Amino acid sequence: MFNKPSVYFIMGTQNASGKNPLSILEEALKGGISHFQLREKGAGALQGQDLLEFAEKCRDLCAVYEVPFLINDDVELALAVGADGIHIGQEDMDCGQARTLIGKEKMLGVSVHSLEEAKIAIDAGADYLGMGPVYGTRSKADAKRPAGTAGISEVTSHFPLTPVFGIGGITPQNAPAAWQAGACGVAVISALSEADDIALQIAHFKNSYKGVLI
Ligand code: TZP
Ligand code: MG
Repeated sequence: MFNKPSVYFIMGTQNASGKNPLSILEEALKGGISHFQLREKGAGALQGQDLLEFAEKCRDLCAVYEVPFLINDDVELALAVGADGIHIGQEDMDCGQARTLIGKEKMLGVSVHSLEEAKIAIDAGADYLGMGPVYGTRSKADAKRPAGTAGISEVTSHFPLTPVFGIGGITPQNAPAAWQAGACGVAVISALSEADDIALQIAHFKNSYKGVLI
């Protein structure tokens, strides 16, 4: 489920920049992403029935490629569409409560920014952690300041069994620092959603792991 090097793709319709988001998702699935998270946010975000139907299409596409399908924040939607998991941030629902609502089988991912937050998330049953923003990002309006990879090193050395994904401004060029810090994967929006050749970009991400001394 969390093989290194994982390339975890995150997208909402707001990240499609005029293209068909489902075509972007399918290219990414064909290219070998490890996970997909639907993160529908901001002005013009799909809501209600439209969001439900879009989520169902994403779910069905991920199922064809046997890639886990997660939903950002929205436990109700995740349960309604039978998603494989949810991802929550520190400003969202308490992670213990999220675990209780989704049950033991679904995957729970939690965004953390410190060792303390990581410990709380792991104790509450997180299956993996997202840590960032590692670098500057244009994809999250309320992103914190770039934190580099020190936090990833700290968390992975204290909790070597918990998969940690670096997130925020990650590209194939700067990904080696995340691998070096012990990340099991990179979680990416724009470097994939805006790539001309998404499969090639995924290959570049995977190649960026080669030669990194862990
Ligand atoms: N959380 C921290 S940074 C970020 C999220 C959702 C956005 C990542 O997007 P990008 O385009 O890969 O920087
Ligand atoms: Mg959130």
